[in-house]
Amino acid sequence: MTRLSQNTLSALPAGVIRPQYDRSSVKRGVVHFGPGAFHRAHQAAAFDTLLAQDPRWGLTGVSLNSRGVADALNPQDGLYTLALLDTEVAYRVIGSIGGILTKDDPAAILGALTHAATRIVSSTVTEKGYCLGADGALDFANPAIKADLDASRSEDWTPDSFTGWLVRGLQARRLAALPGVTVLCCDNLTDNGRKLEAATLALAEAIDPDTARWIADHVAFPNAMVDSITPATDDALRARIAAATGLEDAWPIQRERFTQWVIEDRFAGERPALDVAGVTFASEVRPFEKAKLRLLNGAHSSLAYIGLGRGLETVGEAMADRELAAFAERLMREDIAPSIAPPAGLDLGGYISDVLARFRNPEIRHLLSQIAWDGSQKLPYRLLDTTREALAAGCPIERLALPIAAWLRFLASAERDGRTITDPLAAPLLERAGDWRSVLAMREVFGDLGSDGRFVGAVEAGLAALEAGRLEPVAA
Ligand code: CS2
Repeated sequence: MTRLSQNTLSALPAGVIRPQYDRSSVKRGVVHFGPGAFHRAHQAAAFDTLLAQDPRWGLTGVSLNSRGVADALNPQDGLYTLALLDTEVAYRVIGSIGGILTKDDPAAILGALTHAATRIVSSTVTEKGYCLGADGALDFANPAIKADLDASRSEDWTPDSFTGWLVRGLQARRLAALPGVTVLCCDNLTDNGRKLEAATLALAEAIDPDTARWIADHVAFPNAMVDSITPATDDALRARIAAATGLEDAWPIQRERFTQWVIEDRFAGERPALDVAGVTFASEVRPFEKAKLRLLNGAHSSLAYIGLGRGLETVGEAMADRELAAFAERLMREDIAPSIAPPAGLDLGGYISDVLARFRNPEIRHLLSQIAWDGSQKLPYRLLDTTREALAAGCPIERLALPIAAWLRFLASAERDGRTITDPLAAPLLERAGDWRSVLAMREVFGDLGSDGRFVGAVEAGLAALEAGRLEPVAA
């Protein structure tokens, strides 16, 4: 079968949406770290829409951890197909990515960061990619950060971490007297822009204080909230795309039709007119972030760990389990929603109903095991902050502790069966998994919550409930 590429674009059937602009005149204004499924489903599609009006906002992808995306996309001239899953499925070929760089070519990464056309450096490197500690600050004990500190003693250094690359690129821009950039974090972290700003400044301060000062003056780090459910690519999707487009695509992407991207209006220099792609610019993003992270992602992780414990495989199956779906809904409405001051104009009750309907999208097969990745990195933002605030407000936390208990059971069962888990803390977690109290004592995950007797008691009650096959812990 012929492969998707610039030369074969014209062979696409009429119904497949394709770039509405001349790709050869696109300038690359954005360098994006982490061009995985979430980025390609969402932000790259928004830039693809913008390019039809303004050719200055093409993307260069940088994949630091693997060659997979580069091997898939570069032979396709950066093109890939996006399936929009709804009652009607639509197919759209995205042309905004010009090419993917990997760490095999550090000079090219530096070249992209220091290109005069580059105005935005964006990222979806997942929670763990920022090397932050439990307090949200840069973790100087992280091996990648230590490696960057060592390497930076030589003038022509090659970073390891994403934050290292930011410092390296910004240092080179300063020395070349180039303008600053906007650094746009698109990961599911509360206050993501500010956290990345503090981490970048801390690393720059340790490496080159002049660059730290320059960053403070010339670089903006807006907060941003990104939302679109993006199940991982599988063979079924590849086959579906081949049938719909008549072309082979090595790495197509699928997502729900719904998308939301809210960006804090805080740019260094010109702001791309992403409003044409439905992006909202707001003076304050935190309330949106909080609503999304705590309600959608908090419920997602709850469905994942509890659902996997009940032998379920997908979010759809978890929502078809009436007891579990009812639990998730009560958790959202009664335990999480009270912790959120909704952004002006957002009706939280309606938002929750919409999220639950999205979880039920019959076109989507979203694996619980995918959501279960990286629990140690996700749960603090998704459930533990809410729990901490509920405790401080004197509210009940029994339901909030249940998914945490389910995560502990998930760890214990992986350890018992000799399975590994995807988590940067997999080794210490599995080592402690046989004794749940010692997992709660891991400050890098739980902070001070792990030693709060009310929390420990609620988790214990949750474990007992799950053991008995119940989802509502009985009050002691
Ligand atoms: C999910 C998210 O994998 C996960 O942990 O909760 O990727 C979720 O689908 C997105 O944040 C939705 O915007």
